[in-house]
Amino acid sequence: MGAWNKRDDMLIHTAEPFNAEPPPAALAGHPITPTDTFYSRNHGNIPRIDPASWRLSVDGLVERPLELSLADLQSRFEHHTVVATLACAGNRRGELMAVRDIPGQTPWRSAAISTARWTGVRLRDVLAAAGPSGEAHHIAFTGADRATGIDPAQPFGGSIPADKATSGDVLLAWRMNDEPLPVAHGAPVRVIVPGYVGARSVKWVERITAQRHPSSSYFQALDYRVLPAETDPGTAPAGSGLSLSVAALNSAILTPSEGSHVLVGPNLVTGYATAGEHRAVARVDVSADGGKNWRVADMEHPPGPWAWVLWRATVNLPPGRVEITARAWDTSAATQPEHPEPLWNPLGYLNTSWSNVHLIAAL
Ligand SMILES: Nc1nc2c(c(=O)[nH]1)N[C@H]1C(S)=C(S)[C@@H](COP(=O)(O)O)O[C@H]1N2
Ligand SMILES: [Mo]
Repeated sequence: MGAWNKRDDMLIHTAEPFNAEPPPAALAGHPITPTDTFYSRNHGNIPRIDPASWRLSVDGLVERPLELSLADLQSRFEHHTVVATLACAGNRRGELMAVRDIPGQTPWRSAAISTARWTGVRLRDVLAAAGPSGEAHHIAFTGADRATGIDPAQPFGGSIPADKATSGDVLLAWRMNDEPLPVAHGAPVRVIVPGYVGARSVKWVERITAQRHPSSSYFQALDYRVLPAETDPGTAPAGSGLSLSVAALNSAILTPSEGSHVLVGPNLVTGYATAGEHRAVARVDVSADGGKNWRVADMEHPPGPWAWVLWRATVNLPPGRVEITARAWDTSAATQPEHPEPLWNPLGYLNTSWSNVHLIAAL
């Protein structure tokens, strides 16, 4: 067992803050990711919070501000379970960094994405108890951790539109995969915002604020934004570029592993695909000749409406060096762009280009 109860073969990008992703092959074959394999993304220390003294305040534009203990949360509201995929908006950033460097950002490969069963209470029910005003267009979350390397120092935070917050899909969760939520994943309680970039699923949540405008947290106002390619993120004013909210259409190959030696002839290729909110993965295509010819993959039934689709296809490989490519389509008939180059952006978010692995096939 490695750091923070993760498997030994995690790729640890940084030990502090702890940023780690599993080998892609470890995600394959598990519609629900085992907790020891689930990626971990942190901007600061991982706080250890005593569940008995933890309190959640619900404040801002509400009629009745609340201060809830864990026991209050668990006894006053109905429990609910959602299977949801979390994906970091920086997933697959490494391929963007190969186009042009992105200093100071984590070079995620394709496994900063995982799926779990989350149990808690609906944010909608907690908000209803506080009575938000009609002016509360955004619901902001504040965590208990201190992000490192940003000025001024501040906790991690972010917000979602009130419509999403009251949709019934968003959870305040204390269980993950039918066990207590691990410290590294936000214990005692984290937010789960299915269908949104992982950054909005705030861990160690301590405060929920109903407000007129999106969160002024660094992580909402300056980070997690797609800036125009020529913008300098160091001097861009708050609110520059496009704020990330809903997750993107994306896919990646999980097996065979990059660089592996395989046998000539039929080979099984597996991977995942995700679609944005209000859309579903409609089809995944796999090519063994750089996209000239495609084969339609078989898709597994996802473990829930907010979960990824795992897929598989058998391709026939000639001898020599081969490149396997995958691309997904969604129910609006949109598909992924071919190359990362035109997607390059200064903070390196949302690389949704075709996924490739390179193999050597021999008899
Ligand atoms: N408090 C807090 N919440 C956080 C973060 C963080 O650093 N601090 N990271 C966010 C980001 S960017 C992602 S992608 C997800 C990762 O969740 P995980 O570590 O459980 O995989 O948590 C989000 N919630
Ligand atoms: Mo993230």
